[in-house]
Amino acid sequence: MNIHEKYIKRCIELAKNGLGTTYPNPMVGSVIVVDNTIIGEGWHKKAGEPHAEVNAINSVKDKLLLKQATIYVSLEPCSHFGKTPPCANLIVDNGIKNVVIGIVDSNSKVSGRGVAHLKNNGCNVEVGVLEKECYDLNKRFFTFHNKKRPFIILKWAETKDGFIDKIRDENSENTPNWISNEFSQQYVHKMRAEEQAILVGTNTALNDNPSLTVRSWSGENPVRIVLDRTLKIPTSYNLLNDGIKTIVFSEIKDIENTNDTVIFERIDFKNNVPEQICNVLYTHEIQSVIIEGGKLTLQSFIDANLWDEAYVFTGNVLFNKGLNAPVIKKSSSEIKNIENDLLTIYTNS
Ligand code: AOF
Ligand code: ZN
Repeated sequence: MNIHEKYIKRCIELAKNGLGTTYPNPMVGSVIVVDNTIIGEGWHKKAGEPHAEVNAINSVKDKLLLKQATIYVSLEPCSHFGKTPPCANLIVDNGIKNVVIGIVDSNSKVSGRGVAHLKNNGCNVEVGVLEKECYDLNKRFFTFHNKKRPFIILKWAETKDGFIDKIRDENSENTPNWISNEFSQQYVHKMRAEEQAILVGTNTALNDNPSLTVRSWSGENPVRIVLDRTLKIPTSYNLLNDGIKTIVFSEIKDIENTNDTVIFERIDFKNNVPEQICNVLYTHEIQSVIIEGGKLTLQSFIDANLWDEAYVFTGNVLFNKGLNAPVIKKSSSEIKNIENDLLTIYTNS
């Protein structure tokens, strides 16, 4: 690891102090170095509050040292007047001559203009140090700005023999058939607390009457999203009745809605449903979503190649027959044990 990488790594560590509080902004860290010694550090804490570079510069006791300093930032310094003034100007105004940047900002308000401002004002600028690590740190933010859609995580549980559910008929009980163990379920609640939204199809909503909340983990509940083409889900069901925000996708026009925690969005269910959903979620500024089932909904996102990661829990049970689990294109994967369940995490490449 060279010197630049060492300090950008420190920026990434600092940035992570903002985990969970910076939305819709990214997590960003910054360090200021003179003669291989750190003289200032900062990170972005919360949208509307100062950016990482501002906090780093403010933390330097002897401001005269800034003229010989190198500033490291995990993300390109901004060039726009947003909720706060531009960091690129602040760097120039403080006489900092050397700037090392992890990755260019994808936000169309910045995207290279910060680097251009620094260079036009005589700074030496190096871009792309630990670029992949800096991307991964804010993968939701980058996916949202680059692809104009949320970061999409598929999640399901399947039996050892590859089934996602039992076959249900009219006589089936309307209860979930548990496949994964209680530790996996807790893990899912943690995932829900870390993402902004969670989506299920009509059958899952009708069969399981789920809450999709984070009961076994602390943190905020995600926005729930449900597909309900012809509005079959009873208004007494949890998703429509518990006072937590839900977005309902249907094809019904002019819905009379008196519930202010439920938002109706109309799409055409005949084709490109995942694409239309992504477009609507982008307008709601939702940067990440977990798709929790059922099979048809998961498969539609897989077929449209609209997914970034898939979390597949394999429970230690056999159904012998049932509904086959979705089929995913083999991609890079990581495996974890959760007691006697197996969690395989696929990354779409
Ligand atoms: C930086 N340093 O620490 C962060 C940056 O509304 P504002 O003024 O807070 O600007 C938000 C945008 O600024 C955000 O979308 C992203 O492009 C950039 N975030 N930039 O120079 C930081 N958090
Ligand atoms: Zn900034």
